[in-house]
Amino acid sequence: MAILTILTYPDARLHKFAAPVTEFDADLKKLVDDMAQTMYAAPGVGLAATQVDVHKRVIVIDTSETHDDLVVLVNPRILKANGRHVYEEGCLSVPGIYEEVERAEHIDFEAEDVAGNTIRRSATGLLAVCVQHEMDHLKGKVFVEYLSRLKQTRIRAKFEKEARKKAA
Ligand code: GNR
Ligand code: NI
Repeated sequence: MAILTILTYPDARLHKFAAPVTEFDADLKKLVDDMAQTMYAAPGVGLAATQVDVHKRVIVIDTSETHDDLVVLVNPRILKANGRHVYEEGCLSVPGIYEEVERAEHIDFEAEDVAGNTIRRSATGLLAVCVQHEMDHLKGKVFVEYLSRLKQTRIRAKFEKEARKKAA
């Protein structure tokens, strides 16, 4: 297993569109294992392959307090979305920024697991937020894009300044 490097906003690679997984092979298993280890080490409650510069439709999530309930979603799709709910979100690719985002409150979703078996689940609360947040990453969308232009400009400036400091 390996801890992978997480891309930081604003990095153009965070806006790439992920391709469906077609082979449920040893390479996929290794990617999922590495992503899970990276998520737990960060620590975070979810990670999309996009964030580790792999542009395939793969997500890992663990919203349990005991870190023993790993959910692997390959080629996820939302079947039904109901209600609206505001939650204060963070993102491992935008460290230190926490802002309220409104999303569906309840979702029914389907995906393949790492072996290619189809799983279907419902979610509310943090898991529902997380599935939607991670699925956004797979289409190249970062949660700050839901914020006002002013906030986005400020966040971008902060991270560009930090990147310049690191490079200097
Ligand atoms: O660790 C994470 N916490 C979190 C908190 C509220 C809403 C969404 C998230 S996802 C985030 C990990 C991450 O960036 N996943 O893409
Ligand atoms: Ni994120």
